[in-house]
Amino acid sequence: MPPKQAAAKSNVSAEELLGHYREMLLIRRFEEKAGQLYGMGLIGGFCHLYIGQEAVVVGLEAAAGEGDKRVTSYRDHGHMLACGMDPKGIMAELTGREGGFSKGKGGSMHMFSKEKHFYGGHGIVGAQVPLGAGLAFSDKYKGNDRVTFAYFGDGAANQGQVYETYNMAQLWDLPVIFVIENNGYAMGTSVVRSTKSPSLWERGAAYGIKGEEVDGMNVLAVKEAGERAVAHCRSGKGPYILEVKTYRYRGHSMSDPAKYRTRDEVQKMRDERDPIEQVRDMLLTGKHATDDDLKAIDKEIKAIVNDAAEFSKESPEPHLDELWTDIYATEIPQEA
Ligand SMILES: Cc1ncc(C[n+]2csc(CCOP(=O)(O)OP(=O)(O)O)c2C)c(N)n1
Ligand SMILES: [Mg+2]
Repeated sequence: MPPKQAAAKSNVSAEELLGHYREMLLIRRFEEKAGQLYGMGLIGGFCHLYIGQEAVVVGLEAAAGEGDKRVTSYRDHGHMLACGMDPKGIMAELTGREGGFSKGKGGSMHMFSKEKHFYGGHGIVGAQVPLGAGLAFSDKYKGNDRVTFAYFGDGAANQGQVYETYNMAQLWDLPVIFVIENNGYAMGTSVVRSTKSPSLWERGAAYGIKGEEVDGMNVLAVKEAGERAVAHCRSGKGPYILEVKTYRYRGHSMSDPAKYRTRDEVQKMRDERDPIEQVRDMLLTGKHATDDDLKAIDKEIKAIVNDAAEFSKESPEPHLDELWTDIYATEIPQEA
């Protein structure tokens, strides 16, 4: 939907819109900075940016409650920022430093926060899906009403383990929301080249799982669908599928020949559907904020990101002794 139409339909508060704006902008600016640091050789290994997909995770985090869990793939910086993990610790992990969330030993794809109930960060396509069902199983076993968000891509949606998980999750009524972030591509393969299914969420019907398709460029639509999914899971009705239609502006990872789509396709998406611009437009046309208010937020976000970048350069590299720590779990945590 063009931004103007979305603005006309919206009756949300200024506070809520400003919150979404701020959080999406933090992800965008953080990722841009990560891209720069990568270019400068300060980040090594794999690095997958989330630029363009910000509304997905910000909308769903707005629907989540205290103690809910999340697990995702390697395209994970946005998820970490949206659930409140410290940008400094994320950036320092990207640069492989001691102050990183995995003490500099995990990198972009392998960060965790028990405090924020963030369970990674996984490099094996689709592997986080059964892990998500396992997290939901633990909550059901404990008898609380927490839900788990298990995020995966359109490419991962063709993995066999996803369907084994659907079956068990529905069989055991597990409180897990399967979030398919359909950004149209799995590396260089467009979704129309990898499947003839017109929609990915409808595959859940084979297992009796309810779900829906969501406009992933519109943070309000994502939040609303997230609330339906959360209510379904929390009331004990079992899993739910959200196929969130989104788009990534950057390459799959930092090395991407970009030959599988045209520049025009990317530009058109940026011009017409950008999630941050949509909210910006709602804020301005609804007179919830002035240009100056938004400039002040931009400045504040830039400072947070610059501080994170500074920290990620100043934090020391891990000591060599750290090679031999955190390899095996030596005790089983009682509370997850
Ligand atoms: C089991 C496995 N197979 C292949 C790969 C290589 N690989 C990494 S990302 C990726 C594409 C996944 O695309 P999608 O699920 O759509 O997620 P997106 O990158 O678009 O977020 C592939 C094939 C891998 N990491 N793991
Ligand atoms: Mg994809």
